[in-house]
Amino acid sequence: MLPEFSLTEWYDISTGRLRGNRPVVERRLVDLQGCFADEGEYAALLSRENPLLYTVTAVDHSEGVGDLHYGLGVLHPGKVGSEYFMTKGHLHSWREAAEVYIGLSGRGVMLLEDEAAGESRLEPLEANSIVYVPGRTAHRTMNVGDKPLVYLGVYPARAGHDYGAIAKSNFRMIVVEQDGRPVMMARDNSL
Ligand code: PAN
Ligand code: ZN
Repeated sequence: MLPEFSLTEWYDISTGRLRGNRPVVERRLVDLQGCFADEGEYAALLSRENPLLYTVTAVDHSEGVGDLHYGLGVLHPGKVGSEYFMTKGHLHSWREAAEVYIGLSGRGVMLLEDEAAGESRLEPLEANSIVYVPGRTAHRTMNVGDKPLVYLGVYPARAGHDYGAIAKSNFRMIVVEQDGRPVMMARDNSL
């Protein structure tokens, strides 16, 4: 069956969201407990305000074996100490499930971490860039610019999101601003 709308027509460039009453996930600073390495800066900012970090408008067609889901993410600019605003990050519950991210506007980076080997990589995510996230790879997105970062993530419908494994171990690397640029460093040596 053909989808009920054309994605391009539904994409509202002024808000970075899909038009209509699509379900939107909103995550605020309070929802990212434990993600930022600098707990003091996190607590200090949270005591003053609880900003909206990002929204994801998910388009979930049916759950058929060959189906795809996609989420339009809008990640706002900002920092906690020297760490950029970021997504929670996750592995897919179905570990084999890969994902393609397509940058639409703004400037960001993606932190990828291989679950078994623990290897990490930082890849740019901005307009006209594409990031392939293989299966068994934890992924987290950061906004390193001063405008909202807008992107589309496309993944198998049955991928599912496993936040628990990451919440326990967290990513091994963090991304901080140094001399105006994003730099990846080991969490243990940081700050
Ligand atoms: C994306 C993410 C989105 C938000 O659609 O869900 O960037 O990040 P968190 O889910 O980690 O909060 C995706 O990777 N889906 O699989
Ligand atoms: Zn994902």
